[in-house]
Amino acid sequence: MATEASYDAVVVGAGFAGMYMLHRLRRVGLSARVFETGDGVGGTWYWNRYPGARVDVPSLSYSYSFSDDLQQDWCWPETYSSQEELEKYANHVADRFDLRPDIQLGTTVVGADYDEAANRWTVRTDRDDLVTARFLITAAGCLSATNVPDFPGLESFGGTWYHTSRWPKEPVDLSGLRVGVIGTGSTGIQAVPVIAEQAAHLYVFQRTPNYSLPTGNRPMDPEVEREWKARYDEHRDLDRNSYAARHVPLPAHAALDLDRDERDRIFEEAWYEGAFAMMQAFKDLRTSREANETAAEFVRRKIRATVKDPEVAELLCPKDYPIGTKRLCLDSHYYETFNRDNVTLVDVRTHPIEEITPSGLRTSAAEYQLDVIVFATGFDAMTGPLLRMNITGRGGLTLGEKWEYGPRTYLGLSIAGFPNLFTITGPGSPSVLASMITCIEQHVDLIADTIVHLDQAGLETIEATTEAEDAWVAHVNEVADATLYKYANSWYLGSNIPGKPRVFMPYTGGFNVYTARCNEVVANDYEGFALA
Ligand code: N01
Repeated sequence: MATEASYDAVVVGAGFAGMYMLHRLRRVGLSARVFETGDGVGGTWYWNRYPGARVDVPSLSYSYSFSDDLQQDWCWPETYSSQEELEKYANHVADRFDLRPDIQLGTTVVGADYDEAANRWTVRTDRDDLVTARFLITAAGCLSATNVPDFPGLESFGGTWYHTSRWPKEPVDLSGLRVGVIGTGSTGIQAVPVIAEQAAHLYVFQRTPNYSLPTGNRPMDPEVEREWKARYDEHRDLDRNSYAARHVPLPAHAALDLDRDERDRIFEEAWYEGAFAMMQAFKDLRTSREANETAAEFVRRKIRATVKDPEVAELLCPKDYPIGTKRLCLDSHYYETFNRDNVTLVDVRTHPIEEITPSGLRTSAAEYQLDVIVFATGFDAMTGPLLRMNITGRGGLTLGEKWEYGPRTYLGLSIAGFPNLFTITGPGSPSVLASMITCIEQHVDLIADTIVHLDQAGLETIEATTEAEDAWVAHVNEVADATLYKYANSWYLGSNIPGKPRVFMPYTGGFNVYTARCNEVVANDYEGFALA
């Protein structure tokens, strides 16, 4: 039944951000309604149930820290959890903290308008709910607006197609079928080895090869778990004080200080350790193009040594951008998969996909007969989820108009002209460049504390000033420009979506630096915000 009601806050999304926001709002005595498109909680880990989906940050770190009982009680069976395990955890949190009564599932926010006279947000949903709230808090995730490229003929396809992020809940049996996977980002790279085991034949349509490292996932070592749990606070503090909200000690040595044999010995050890250890092997891999090239070449040599067909190996080798400047991928036997007889790599950079046909797909070079097409084609990242909400601020200005040339925020959290709107892990914050749950907790705590501050001071609204926003946008651009990220076309830059403004969206200055800046802003009486 449609709701007409008023709340202190409306929260959009019941993933890890929305759930913790609700919990914090309740703890400070505020009423809140959470709207969630999915039929379950968990956000990213509700939606991304494609074969092989797994997190790329160790679960002991990629988990809530706000409740010591929770982090002590929960046992992660593997070091890098699968989607199933993370969804189970999200559901446990929803039950444990009794969050469900305030979460409305299966409901998408389709509009949110700021009413200046009343100083309230009016929020509309696709189920005809019409609610008002003093605060609008978006917790819609950075990677939730799916991207299905506009290939001609998709509607004529006689088989079945899926986007990886909308994979069905019921098991999908691909055995005996001809399957095409379009896209070789983190998702495609995780899905391909699993699909290859089921399909009669798998065609992998690759536009840009990616660097991928072994995931390093293992069953949880009880000794490691005991040690973490005994010193959880210290581990959390180390994470919070690190560049990527995930503490990994950086060595003192630089790649270029060593000769090739010594460097390769260290890369080799890191390769077998798994995860992103290789990128932490030397202190200069993310800052020096020449040092970075030593790591890139090491990975290319691994690909050539693994993939038996030299032409296929060469096609899988990324050559035109530095390693780590597109999101680095982690895999379980991705490159080995191309040695299977039932797997074909198709180069759609040289011969682009021209159309989907009733019986498959046609590139500029050949036609492929397919029963199933899997779109592992990613997302309209960071801005997409916010723009799809149709938010209108002060004076009838829409967010789409405000962001015509790219996102503009203060701290990735607040937008001039949109009072009492908070964007958890919004563009301009570290978010996707850091361990997400740690970023979420920092934003949620800051928002909750800010609301308490407003109430204690008898204030009604908070809004970024245009000057502070301009300065922050300039700073975000300046720090991004000093990194190697600019050498790759990536979704960080919006370049995966035709027509999207090319602006580097996440903050590259480091989570620790960002947090210190937020603390300074608060200590200086919310410098850069107008409070009234
Ligand atoms: O999406 P992507 P994703 N024709 O945008 C290709 C997180 N994540 O879902 O590179 C042909 O990276 C596109 O080609 P190109 C993680 O942050 C984390 O894989 O644009 N191809 C690319 O190969 C990640 O970065 C985990 O040339 C087309 C692919 O589709 C983010 O989610 C796991 C095309 C899209 O790759 C997104 O990853 C999974 C076209 N028209 C995801 N359009 C873990 O935690 C797009 N492509 C491990």
